[in-house]
Amino acid sequence: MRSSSGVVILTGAGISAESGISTFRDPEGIWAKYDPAEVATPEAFARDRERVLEFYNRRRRRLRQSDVGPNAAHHALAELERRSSLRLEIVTQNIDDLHERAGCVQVVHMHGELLKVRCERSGDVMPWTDDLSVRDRCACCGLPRTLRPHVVWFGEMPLEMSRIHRALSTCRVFAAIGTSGMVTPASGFASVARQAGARTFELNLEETAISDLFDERILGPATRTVPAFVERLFAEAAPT
Ligand code: BV8
Repeated sequence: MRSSSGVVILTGAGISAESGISTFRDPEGIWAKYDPAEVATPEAFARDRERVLEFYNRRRRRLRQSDVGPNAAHHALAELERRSSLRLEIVTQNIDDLHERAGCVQVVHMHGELLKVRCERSGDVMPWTDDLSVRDRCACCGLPRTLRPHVVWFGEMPLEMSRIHRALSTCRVFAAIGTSGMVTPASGFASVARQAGARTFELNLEETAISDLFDERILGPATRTVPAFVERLFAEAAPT
């Protein structure tokens, strides 16, 4: 039986909301302005490459604006990673780089990363901070129309699922921060952790579709609830 000493933190768009990054399902969210079937599926990309590229170019430009940066919640998780002796896995559904900009070193981007592109021909992944157009050529094949956002679309398999399941099946604390729990497989992670005997916490502004899966719900903005939750984890882990 593997030791269950780990902490798994799952983050969603809500942790980046106070940094000025739009969430998806809030009334003013991304899916209120765009139909995911038109901009976030492989079929949409095959149908209208430029429209999908523009959808991600707009979000990449927003992420790189000077008023967007990590907030107190991102910094608290970076502190948890730095200071704790706990085996910590931060899994994010977000494609922004705010966890990394707060100082997190090990982040599992299960839905990919906005600041990376992938060659559909070679599979090579490379950093990309500017707009991506159909005329751009990949460094590997030197061809146009081979590059796509390194992002997991609906109907595609999320990344690093075996690593995530290993962490969930041996953790003793699981916390979901700022996610509506509307998207699988992430919405099922709390159940997997609970079956492994973990205590489960939901940190959100409000109750969600998956709130019943959690032992404790901590309501409030992430910039207030996450620092307090991290302090609680430190206090609990401190030698008595
Ligand atoms: C898969 C990346 C299988 C791109 C995203 C029917 C038809 C087709 C598909 C399905 C279907 N039924 C189920 C599916 C599967 C589908 C799915 O779940 N669809 C749902 C919508 C019904 N899932 C998939 O397709 C996944 N893949 O299942 O593969 C497979 C198996 C074998 C082989 C191949 C494939 C892939 C899902 C990934 C899709 N990509 N994003 C991009 O970003 O553009 S998903 C999208 O939703 C987002 O990216 C985000 O990652 C995800 C979840 O959103 P949240 O992060 O939760 O954000 P949301 O706005 O919803 O909520 C924000 C929350 O924060 C709220 O609760 C709010 O209260 C809170 N909040 C706000 N402010 C604050 C706050 N909390 C605290 N403080 C604050 N200040």
